Amino acid sequence: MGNKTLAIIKPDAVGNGYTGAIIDKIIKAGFKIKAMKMTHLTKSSAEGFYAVHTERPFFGELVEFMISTPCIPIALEKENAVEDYRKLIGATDPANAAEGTIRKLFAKDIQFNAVHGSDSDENALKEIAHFFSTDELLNNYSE
Ligand code: IDP
Ligand code: MG
Repeated sequence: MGNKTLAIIKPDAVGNGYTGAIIDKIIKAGFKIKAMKMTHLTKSSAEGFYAVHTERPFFGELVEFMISTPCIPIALEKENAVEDYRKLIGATDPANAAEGTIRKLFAKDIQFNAVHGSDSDENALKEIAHFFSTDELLNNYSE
């Protein structure tokens, strides 16, 4: 069981002013922030990140959405991170997301759904590396 996952606060949620509320829920759920940045994705970065979805009918509009305005990738750490974070965000379509989940609270529809979450430990590591170099990750901080 891995202990890392990649979250993204997507352009819709950043633009709607939900960044603070979403980060608060993530921290209160026990995740530690290892790295975070606000960035305006290039087309090639967004296409690379979502390469697994290239053949899906919504790929073009997904990429356009992700490059529309800035987003906030966040590397997270917690025991069982991938599964616990996906539980915290809820189903892809907010109409199917459980009460109290981030997507239920902050997402509009299946496309503009507020946040990303890695779907496996293997992809979590790849996705973290897509946005952050090793020396950008918080390690063993002590007072
Ligand atoms: P996930 O984000 O819950 O893992 P995926 O199936 O991996 O969902 O899809 C990636 C992203 O593509 C979704 O978060 C959403 O923004 C978008 N997306 C998924 N399905 C649709 C759709 O049917 N229409 C438009 N956009 C979609
Ligand atoms: Mg996915």
